[in-house]
Amino acid sequence: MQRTFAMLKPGVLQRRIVGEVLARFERKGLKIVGMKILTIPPLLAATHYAEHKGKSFYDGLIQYIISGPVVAMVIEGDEAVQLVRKICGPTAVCESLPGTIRGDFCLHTNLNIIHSSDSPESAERELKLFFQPNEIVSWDDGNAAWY
Ligand code: FUP
Repeated sequence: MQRTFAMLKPGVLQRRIVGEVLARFERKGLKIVGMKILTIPPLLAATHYAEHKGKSFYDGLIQYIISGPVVAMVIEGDEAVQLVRKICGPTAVCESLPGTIRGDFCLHTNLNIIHSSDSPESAERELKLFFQPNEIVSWDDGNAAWY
């Protein structure tokens, strides 16, 4: 059992497609165990995307991510980190196939609508940045035998 961090970027709320995107994870059988709407403070945005500092797209990325509220969430399931990445699709929009979130909803890589942790180590780091332990709610999965 693994937990991963995912975040719907500001365009998702603006476009009223939060439900459509969340439905992809629920349909798969993954468990949402934490979720909140927040406007990311600039310092948190810089910490979250520190690995990209200095890259050509960094300033635009930070501007976008702090431009409006995001939906941050904790998703739980077997191999959740890799599964959620697969459901999101690759970073570059030309590589993300139809059927993935990025493949279905995005036209531009810099507006690729969703973030998800790329490794268990990143997940641990990012979950701590965005969630307090008491904001993550474990629940018994009555459907576990069917997925
Ligand atoms: P990902 O883990 O798939 O979100 O990808 P990265 O961490 O490499 O990139 C983080 C964000 O930077 C992407 F979601 C969008 C932006 N980005 C660009 O705008 N251009 C690029 O060439 C690469 C990333």
